[in-house]
Amino acid sequence: MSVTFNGKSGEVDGDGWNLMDTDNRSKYRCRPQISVCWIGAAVVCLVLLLTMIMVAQNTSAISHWDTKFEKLIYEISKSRDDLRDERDQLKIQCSNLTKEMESLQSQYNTLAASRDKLQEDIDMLTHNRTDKPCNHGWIKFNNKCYYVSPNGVTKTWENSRKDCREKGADLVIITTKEEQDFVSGRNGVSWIGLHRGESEDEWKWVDGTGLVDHGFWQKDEPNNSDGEEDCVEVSSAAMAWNDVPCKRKFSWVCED
Ligand code: 2F8
Ligand code: CA
Repeated sequence: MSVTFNGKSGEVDGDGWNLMDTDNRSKYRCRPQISVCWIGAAVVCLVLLLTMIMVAQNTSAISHWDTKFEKLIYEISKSRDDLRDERDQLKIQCSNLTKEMESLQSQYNTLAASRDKLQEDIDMLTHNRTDKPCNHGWIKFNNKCYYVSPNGVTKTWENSRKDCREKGADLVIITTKEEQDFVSGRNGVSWIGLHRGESEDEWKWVDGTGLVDHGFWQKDEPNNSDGEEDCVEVSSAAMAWNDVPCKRKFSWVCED
């Protein structure tokens, strides 16, 4: 195509580059420092893009951890609530069991009282005791006669028993809680008619019968603490029995 540029005419080939003189051509040619600018701008853009991607990824990771953390807190709170419920249930069960135990204890006490009464009746029938009279100086309790040694006089178990036998009686045999309370409250520390049998854990009354039930021992007794505690005392302080060496000297209670 034929064109005129800067007062010059010529043929244009393609983009018209041939119309420019050498100066103009060098003026519009892409210079090296401009390319560096473009590359720099591209790198900055790339860095910016990468930074944005990383920030986006971090934000997504944080939100992911937030969700996990919230889930964990929810599960821990749920476990805590479950444990609280379980604890409350156990408290209720414990309270119910305590009530049941108290009721059983009360039933046991009633039954024990009936048993003691029956034992009294049996004793009365066995010994044909109808309003038994007691000798002078003896104490009557539940239709039985008891002798309590004088204040300040003490004897070994054997000598105490000898004194009772000389009075036509023997050391007291305790068969009921009532009788236990009656004898215990008497005279400081007193011998009763119970002694060790053939073996370490066998206890016999002076009439040869064995100890039935558990007896009325003090806590942690009998313990045979010095290895020869073969006789039994009852004290008004403890209101319960203890095994002690028979050679010790105490008050005593006889039963007719
Ligand atoms: O005197 C013997 C006596 O000594 C203590 O009681 C004061 C023992 N008690 C304990 O060991 C708790 C008795 O068992 C013992 O018979
Ligand atoms: Ca003892």
